[in-house]
Formats: sequence, C-alpha cells, structure tokens
Amino acid sequence: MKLLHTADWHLGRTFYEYDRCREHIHFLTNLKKHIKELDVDVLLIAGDIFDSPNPSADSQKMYYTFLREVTAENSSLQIVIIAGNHDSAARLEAPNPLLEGMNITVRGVVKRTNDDDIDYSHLLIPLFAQGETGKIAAWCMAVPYLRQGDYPQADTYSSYSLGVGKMYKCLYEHLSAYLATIGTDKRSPIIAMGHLQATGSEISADDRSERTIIGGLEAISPDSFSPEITYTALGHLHRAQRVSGRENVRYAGSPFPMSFAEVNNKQGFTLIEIGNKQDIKIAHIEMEPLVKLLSIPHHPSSPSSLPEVFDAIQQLPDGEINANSPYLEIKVKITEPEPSLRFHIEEALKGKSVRLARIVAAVPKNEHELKTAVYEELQTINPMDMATDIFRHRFGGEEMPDEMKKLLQTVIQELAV
Ligand SMILES: [Mn+2]
Repeated sequence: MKLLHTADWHLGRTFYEYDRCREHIHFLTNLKKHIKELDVDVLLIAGDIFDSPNPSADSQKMYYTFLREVTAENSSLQIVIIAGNHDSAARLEAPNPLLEGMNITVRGVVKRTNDDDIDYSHLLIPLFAQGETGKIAAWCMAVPYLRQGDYPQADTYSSYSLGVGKMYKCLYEHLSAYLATIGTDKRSPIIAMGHLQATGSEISADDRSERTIIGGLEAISPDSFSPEITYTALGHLHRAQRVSGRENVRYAGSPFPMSFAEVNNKQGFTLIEIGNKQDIKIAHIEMEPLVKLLSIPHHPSSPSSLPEVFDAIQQLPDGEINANSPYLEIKVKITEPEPSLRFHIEEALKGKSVRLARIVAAVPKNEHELKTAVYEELQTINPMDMATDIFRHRFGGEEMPDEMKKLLQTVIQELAV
C-alpha cells in the first residue's frame, strides 16, 4: 500500500506583494504527476490547505480543480484531508457531501455524541488499497488542528499539550476496542494524522504563522503517538523532518519556501510504502520550486555594507523580469539614516532578472550588535514572550504565575490563525 503525505500548502498566500498562484499550480501539477506515476493508494493532506480561513475564489477553484482532476485520473485514489490552524474547520468540511462521492474525506470539526462525549468514531477513517475492493487495508486517525474544548481534559488546568496527547490515546483505544468487537485478529496498519507542534522538532527561524501557537506549553510530546502506530503524518511545521529521531513520525513540510527563512529546507512530499508484513519504507521526494529565493548577502546572518550590496547586485543575472524571476531579499548594514536606500537599490537592480521582495536595513547599535528595526521582525516576536517580558518589567522582575500563563496561552491559541 502506498501513501503520499503532504501538508502546509497555504493556497492563496502572497509573498510580499507577489501572487504565488503559478507556484501553487506548478506544485499541484507535479503532485498529480507523482500520484499517477507512483500509483498511490491514499493521499494524506495534513492541514493548512489554505492560507486564510476565508480563502479567495481563485484559491478555492485551484483546490477543487486539483481534487477533481486527481480523482478523475486515478479512479481508486482515496484522499484524507484534515484542517490546520489556518483553515476554517467548518468551511473546509462544508463540501463533504460532494467530496465523499469522490472518495475524499475531510475532517475539521470534532463532533460530539448525544451524551456529549467526543465522537471518536467520526475521526476514524478506513483506508482501502487498490484492487482489493471492500477490504479495509488500514485505519486512519484523522485528527484536525484542535482548539480548546476539542480534546479530552487531562488535568485540572485542562492543559493543551496533555489534552491533545490524551486525544490520540483515547482515539487509539477506541479503534482497538472496535477492531476487537469485529473480531479482527490480524492487526491492520494504523496511520495517525495531526496538525500540531511536536516537541523535538525544529521550526523555521522567523516564521510567524508557525510561532503564533508555539510558546512551550502547547508543544505536544511525540510519546502521544503510540509505537503501535505505523506512521504519523504531521502538518504545521514547514520543514520536512522526523520528530525526536522517530523515522515514522514526520512532518512532510511545505511544498515550496513560504519565507526566506525556509530557503534551505528540502521541500516536497513524503512517500510511505507499507508491505504485507507491515514493513514500512519511507522516502522524502524533493521538488524543485518554480521560483527561486535569492538573498544578499548569501549567508543570512551578517548584513552586507552598502558597497558590498551594489557589488552583489552586479553579479545577478541580466534579463527581463517575468513570473519565474527569483525573489530577492537584501540585508544591508547602514550606519546612518538612508532615506533614498530603496530608490538606489531599485536603480541598481534595473536590467536584472530578479523581483525585489524586501530590504532589511540593519543599524549597528554598537560594534558587536546589529539592531534590525523592521515591522516584519516585530511580528516574529512570540506573544507569550512579549507578555512575560512586560510582566517582569512591571512587577519588579517577578515571573508571570503559571496559571496566568496557561490562561493567556488559551487566548493566544484561540486567536492563532
Ligand atoms: Mn499550521
């Protein structure tokens, strides 16, 4: 059985003022090609399909065109999609009556049973392999991004990380109990899905969308995923990676760089092959992005002086600017205000086949420290860090009490999109 794991498409995302629609179409075309060539049984999309809970008509059209075409081309392909923190859970699920007819299952909302318990069975999706009609080949625990109240209470504070951990545990127990009642003696492979931040994973240096829900308290222990689970398909972090050294607990990563911080990630998707004896082969398939991201200086940690920037601009390829021209960021060290900096850089870039995305001007505070003062950088500050800093200043170095942190975290969690 072959499964393809992808996540964090962020359809509709813009990059500075540039539209990335062509890059998304390029990715989806490639994905379709691979699904057909590899003869994939199940496609898993682990959240953040759209960049916004209220996606544009164009983004929605791109998504539905992909679903329509990929299922038409591969008649027995099954697709399981979970909502991420950027998606609207209810909106993503709304077309389910149509999608179910195309062998596509979307899970965004955690439903309740009549006696107000979590409806675990709704999140358990049977998976089928091609050519074995009617025979369940594996089970998928399709857990969307969880908001407060979606998960069982695990302690008196109703902590997020413990609650999410308990969610997977209960779901696994629910599935095991069900398999026992139907008398399955041979265990089927189990695939878990999730959109969360797992401890022991690396985040991109300045990705605001990832960081808004990262504050330490809500990172999920990878122990939440039982060793009995054949593969855990995660979304949310944009870097493809294993979690805590576990081969079979992975982030697929985003399909192309969403920020300059992600430029060295290996973007693509992950192929999982499960053999008859539940032996598993995992391979990350890298994909060349349609549009490259360039940085001056090439090494991002130290900004260049203005003459160095002009030198580097000279080295850029000449040519017309088109929709495939690379995006460029320039990090420049300045010692005094340079009101015409942008103008001079734009002049120097004339005739170069690049699209200027951003200029970061760094002013040295003293010899050893560079202070960067751009709006984007302010956005990268974790709200929890900001609040605890202010608390410390205002109350004479006193730390914010844990209970207050947890309450604040709940609010940040609710607002995180
Ligand atoms: Mn996310």
